Amino acid sequence: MPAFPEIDKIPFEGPSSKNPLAFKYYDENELVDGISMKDHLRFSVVYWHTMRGSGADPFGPGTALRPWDDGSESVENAQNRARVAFEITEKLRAPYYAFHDRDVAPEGATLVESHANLDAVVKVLKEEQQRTGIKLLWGTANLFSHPRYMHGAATSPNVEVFAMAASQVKKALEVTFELGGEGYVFWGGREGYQCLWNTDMKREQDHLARFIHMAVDYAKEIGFTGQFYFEPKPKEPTKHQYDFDAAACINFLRTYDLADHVKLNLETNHATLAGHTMQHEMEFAASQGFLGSIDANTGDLLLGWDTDQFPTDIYLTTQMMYVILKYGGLAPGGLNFDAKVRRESFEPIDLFHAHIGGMDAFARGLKIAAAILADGELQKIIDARYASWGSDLGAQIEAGEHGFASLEALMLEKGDAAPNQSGRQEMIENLINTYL
Ligand code: XLS
Ligand code: NI
Ligand code: NI
Repeated sequence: MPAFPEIDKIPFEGPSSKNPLAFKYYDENELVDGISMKDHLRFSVVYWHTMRGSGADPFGPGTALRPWDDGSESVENAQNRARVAFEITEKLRAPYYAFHDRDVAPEGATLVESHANLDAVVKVLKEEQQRTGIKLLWGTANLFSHPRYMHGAATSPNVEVFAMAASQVKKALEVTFELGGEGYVFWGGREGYQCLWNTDMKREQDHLARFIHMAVDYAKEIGFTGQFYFEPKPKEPTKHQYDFDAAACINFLRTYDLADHVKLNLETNHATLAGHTMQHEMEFAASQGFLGSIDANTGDLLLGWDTDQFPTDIYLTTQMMYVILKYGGLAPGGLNFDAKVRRESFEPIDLFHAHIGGMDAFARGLKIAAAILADGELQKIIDARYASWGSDLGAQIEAGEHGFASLEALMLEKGDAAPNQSGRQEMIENLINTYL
């Protein structure tokens, strides 16, 4: 029995359509620069919010109506839920999904039981992948909800908690591999600290690195060749997380010899929690060769926590798609909607409205960014701004043929630098608006 018998695959009806259950901009087959929107955007539906989000907040219980879910922690309920997840994802025309081990299957009383529960649900996930052609963008393990992880997982002061986390990730890697997953994410839910007085920071970071090395080694052992990702987030639930932002993560990966194996999974709301824009995080990561995948959501400027809202701001999606196109695309990463409907949007149909809006916003961002790049006006302005570096002097400095003494000799002779030119910020912002 389908959960949404009244809903068909969401059609593309174009911008003039008033049908809320139609795409206005996302036409999966439309070519942009010779590549279909589907292949550019690589949308993914997340299991944890879409299937497990209840709308609970620190002030009250869940509000979400999910008639297909009996609310139990039984394996059978988990299997039914998995079928509904694929129905939703297929009707949304999203080619990918992503999950944590504990979203899809209940944790058992022992590790043996937990592994068996996961296997029973993975069987259904596999059948549904084969039936629909939907693929797994990435898998991950939930190493933060169970009380044993109160002090962290790989950074726990309790060595057996580290060992439990390792066992959980071993299994999560196996099922990700079995399902043909294209990646595996580490988000350090509690890999940080609440209080520095009781924390051996150096030791915890060494342990986290050891843990990720074990994952890389085990992937090799079983033949999993998917991309590993590290997901930055500065705080929440801990006061400080070691994977604070792109810069901190890249430093960590380079310090611990993990840079060849792990890229970043950047999330918009985490960027803003860290005091950055998403464009900054993406540009920084991409310029350093670490742009991996995107958790597409947005925060609320007036709220200081991870609200994980669906992104609908065209300016934001334009900035994101601009960086993605500039650096040659996102594959094997994707645009993964790590986003949840509001507590007040409690009806099942709201899940469709939310994703349709996010997908349309990215389709527009893609077309606008492609137009900015094709037009070339912005690039001309940037090229002109750095034109002096095209001189002999610039080329020599960039080639390492100068030092302080030779530059001083040059400037002693010249007396002063050539005059500056305007940065033209306002003119450029006006130009960008002409493409929107
Ligand atoms: C939480 C994170 C989480 C990761 C996956 O804030 O965004 O959802 O993406 O563990
Ligand atoms: Ni995320
Ligand atoms: Ni988040």
